[in-house]
Amino acid sequence: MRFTLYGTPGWGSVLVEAQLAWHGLDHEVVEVGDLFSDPEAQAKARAHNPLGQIPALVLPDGQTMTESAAITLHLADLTGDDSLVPGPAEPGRAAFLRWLVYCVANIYPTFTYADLPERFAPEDAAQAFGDNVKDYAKRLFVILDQAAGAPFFLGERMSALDIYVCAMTRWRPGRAWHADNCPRLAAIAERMDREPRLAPVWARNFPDG
Ligand SMILES: N[C@@H](CCC(=O)N[C@@H](CS)C(=O)NCC(=O)O)C(=O)O
Repeated sequence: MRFTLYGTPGWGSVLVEAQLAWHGLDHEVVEVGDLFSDPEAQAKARAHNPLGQIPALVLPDGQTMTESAAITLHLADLTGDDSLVPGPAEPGRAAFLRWLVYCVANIYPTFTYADLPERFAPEDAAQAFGDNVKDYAKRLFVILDQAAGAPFFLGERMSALDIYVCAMTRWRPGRAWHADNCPRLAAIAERMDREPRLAPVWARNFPDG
């Protein structure tokens, strides 16, 4: 009954690692490496995901899952534990699904497009394209901030959205920008940093604090 997570410290695999830890699921993390610069890392990721992206999670039955939101929902189903995913009868369910998909369908791709913009735009336009995507990401975070409650995204109830906020606010444009522009997200992130069940995961993935 062991899960194998393919990932790189601090990258998107942290979203799944945090949930495996939260649910107390037995798992191993296999480090893939730097997908932007290391062809071996890219080959390792492609062995589990044709897109060459992490996270990739091999389930105890041998199936591979990618897509962090799908994994989030599946782990809640498997464990029967609704602590990270409000159940169908809970009032927060609709908002949870809406903003979970918003994070992976809108915000996450801005990292894909701006991490290596030369993959998506001609060489002479890549820098400008990347900069535009980074500006767009800021707009997306502000919209997410306006939807956020306190002390957690859904209000009194913690959920996997708080894990997304905690991890994604560490990525570009980073925590200092969020403190100035997305105060609700910044507060959620700081609170989640201190969540004892997740502290070892944050420490392993973000050793610089
Ligand atoms: N929709 C995917 C996005 C995964 C993703 O973009 N992962 C990044 C790392 S944080 C990646 O593997 N990037 C390498 C690439 O796109 O080549 C999810 O939610 O899991």
